[in-house]
Amino acid sequence: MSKLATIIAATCLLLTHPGSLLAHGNEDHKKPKGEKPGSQAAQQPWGKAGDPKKVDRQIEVRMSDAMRFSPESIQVKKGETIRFVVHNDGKLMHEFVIGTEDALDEHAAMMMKFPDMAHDEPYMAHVAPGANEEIVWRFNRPGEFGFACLIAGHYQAGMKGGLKVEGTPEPMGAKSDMPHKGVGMKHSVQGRDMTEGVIRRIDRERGTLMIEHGEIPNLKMPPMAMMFHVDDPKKLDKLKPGDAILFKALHQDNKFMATEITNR
Ligand SMILES: [Cu+2]
Repeated sequence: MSKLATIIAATCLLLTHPGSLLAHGNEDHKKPKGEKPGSQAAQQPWGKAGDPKKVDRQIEVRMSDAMRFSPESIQVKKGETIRFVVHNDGKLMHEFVIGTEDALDEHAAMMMKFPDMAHDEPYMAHVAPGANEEIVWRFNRPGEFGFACLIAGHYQAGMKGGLKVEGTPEPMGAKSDMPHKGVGMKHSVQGRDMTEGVIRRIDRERGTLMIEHGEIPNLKMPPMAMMFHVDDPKKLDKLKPGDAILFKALHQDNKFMATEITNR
């Protein structure tokens, strides 16, 4: 615990995570090919995951320990698919997360409350010091959005920028934005502190699961995709990516735990 306190004092968390794409993680985070159930392609108010083969334009983004992005604001046109090449010029971990101001605020608040959260979304790049990462995002909705580093303390220090998508909105009838909602993800089961989720990935060695989860009432957490530990890796034997599950989410010893996992 004192170790964690030290890390928090340094404002940037360098945590251990499974070797897969993880925001707020520090290890090897190359995107695994293939295994992508759930709503990786979900429409967000700020766009959706883009096809890397249909990129219109590349934008280089640089991040520094001065808690600033360069450029500080980005303009794109509705319909553009952008490859963001995100460079970390600092000595701390940084990340580039796209969203609405509300979504970024909400997520940043969660990161302050639970600095050990590990996320996985196609609109975020988590970049180790000296490294660079790429994301491909399609901006199919016009509007004023933003980007930010949500690592605890960084957002609060002003590590954010503006992102404007120029264009006219879709005609009425095409409005089906479902921010922060996974595929088929409804509210958690009332009264039992149980949460619905869909498994995206499993790391059987580490005993961790990447779960796209519904609202977690007992942790007051909105729906999102994040990593959970299990107390016994044997409990992962019967589970596989794509499984729809019901589980109890707990936050213990600075870790998120998934217990009482059943298929639904
Ligand atoms: Cu940062």
